[in-house]
Amino acid sequence: MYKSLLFVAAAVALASAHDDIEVTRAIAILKADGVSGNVTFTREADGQIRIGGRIVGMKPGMYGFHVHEKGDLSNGCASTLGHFNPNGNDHGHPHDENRHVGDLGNIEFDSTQTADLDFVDHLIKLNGRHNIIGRAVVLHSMADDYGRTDHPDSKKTGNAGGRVACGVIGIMDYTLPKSNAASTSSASVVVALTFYTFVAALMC
Ligand SMILES: [Cu+2]
Ligand SMILES: [Zn+2]
Repeated sequence: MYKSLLFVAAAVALASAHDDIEVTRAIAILKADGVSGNVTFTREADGQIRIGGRIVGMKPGMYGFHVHEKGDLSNGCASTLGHFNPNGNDHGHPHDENRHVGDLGNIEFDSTQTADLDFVDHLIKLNGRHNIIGRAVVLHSMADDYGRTDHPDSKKTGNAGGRVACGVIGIMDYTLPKSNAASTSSASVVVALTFYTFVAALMC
């Protein structure tokens, strides 16, 4: 009896430990010599992430745009390391099955040196294994070749050249766990069970 009560108490405590916040929107600020902008990542109803915002300062053309592994800017964009790749894949196009999670392809700057971003990605996430929070978004000096050329770097980086600007992806909006009330009552159950166990032990 004593042992089974303890087991129940432990199981209840364990179940309530799974509660976590859900990030619904993130933002990165890019600032470099002559290049600046904001990038937002918003969770859509279907779970995909919509990338929005505006970056200015690049000559008209396509430029590689990725989520890199770390949010460490201690050595500029270099210390963000490589493309965020938790599944050990090759570099690819955003629509490829075999791609890095961080492979967001290219963004296009127009004749006013402006890139207005508005597209969705199905692989990056704001929670869980593919979570990009705390990592960095990096804008490159050349177009990403999507891993489709013979260049030795094609399957690693898309041969997108140097790193022009980068920013750490931070939390903007989030929701508290739905089970907030439930975990409070779980805690009371644990206290009640512990008390009952104590009383039961005294009576034996
Ligand atoms: Cu990159
Ligand atoms: Zn990549």
